[in-house]
Amino acid sequence: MKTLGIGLLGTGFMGKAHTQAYRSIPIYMGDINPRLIAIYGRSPGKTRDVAEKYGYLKYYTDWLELIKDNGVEVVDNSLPNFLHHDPSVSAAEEGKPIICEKPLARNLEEALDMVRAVEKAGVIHGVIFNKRWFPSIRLAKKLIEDGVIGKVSHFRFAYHQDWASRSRVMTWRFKRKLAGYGVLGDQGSHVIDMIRFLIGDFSRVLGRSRIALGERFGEDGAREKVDVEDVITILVEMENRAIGTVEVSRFSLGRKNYFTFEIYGEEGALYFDMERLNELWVYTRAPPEVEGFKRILVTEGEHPFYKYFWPAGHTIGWVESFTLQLYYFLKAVEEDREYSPNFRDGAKVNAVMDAVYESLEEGRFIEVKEI
Ligand code: SOE
Repeated sequence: MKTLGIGLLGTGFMGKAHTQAYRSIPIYMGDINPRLIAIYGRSPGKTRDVAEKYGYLKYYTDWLELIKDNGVEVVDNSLPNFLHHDPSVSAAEEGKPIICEKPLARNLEEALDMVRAVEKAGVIHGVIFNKRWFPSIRLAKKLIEDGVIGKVSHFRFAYHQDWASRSRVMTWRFKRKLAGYGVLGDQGSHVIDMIRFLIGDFSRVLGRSRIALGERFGEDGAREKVDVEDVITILVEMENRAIGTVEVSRFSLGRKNYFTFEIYGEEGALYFDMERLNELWVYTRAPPEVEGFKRILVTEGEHPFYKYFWPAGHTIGWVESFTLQLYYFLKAVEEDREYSPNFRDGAKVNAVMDAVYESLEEGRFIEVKEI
């Protein structure tokens, strides 16, 4: 089995999900063995503990030292948004393949700089958009590409969570300087990538946003100002003339990780809800007495990727999307071929988000920059 040395930047929520994925790759896929070489975190105590618990051989509190470690063959950047650019560029300069969490950058300019760095260095690069990797989403893509629902005419995408209404704590996610965007970057980037993946490129966008809670409490108990949105709605026009709406919020009480879409074509329709991620609802024309949406349980060996997992009906969960995407990234590294979604895809999402921000200021539709 081919082994590849992993250097993981980040000990948080995403560091945990990625580690779980790396550890399960040899069990599910069986032809690649990621070796957990080193992990980086800011705090020595926490990072040492996490390294021991997760099984990393070493830990660092300086990310550049991890990147330069000879045993690290692949760099995984699971740090907060304000630490996507510098470590990813350094990894490229060291000639190491780099996979970075979403959103790729805090704005388009920063994203393009990252694209230039990886392309100049000629390293394999990827951006984490894990939701692309659910078997149900791959089936949706196949059905659209095979023309099963005909030409897409319109759609509705929504991604609602409620954690920001349950806590008043200040974190980097509420600061534009650190996060780049509010909920648009955190959850909206997933939606924008998914629309690009399933339907195509964006032409124009018009957004409206709200900061639901203007002040939050910092670590020392002091009030701090929130300067990025908690809720955003966007009207979308696509290059292929489809139109749609997008709603994204972290302030929707009762909604935990509610990522959902409806896509309507000339011959049929699709419906997905991530809280039931093994299912895809499909409508195709039928005799009137049996017309209706059909629930497809996407767990057959014939369904995309399902062969790696369990017998039919023994469903998978959210973390398996990370297993799949990191596996395909490592395969791309092993075989020295391009990976998708890559930094260019990440930058295209930044282009859409920057256009949305411009439309918030200008109060009109803004064309998305081609890159
Ligand atoms: C928090 O809103 C969050 O963890 C996002 O940052 C992730 O990208 C998303 O997958 C789940 O929600």
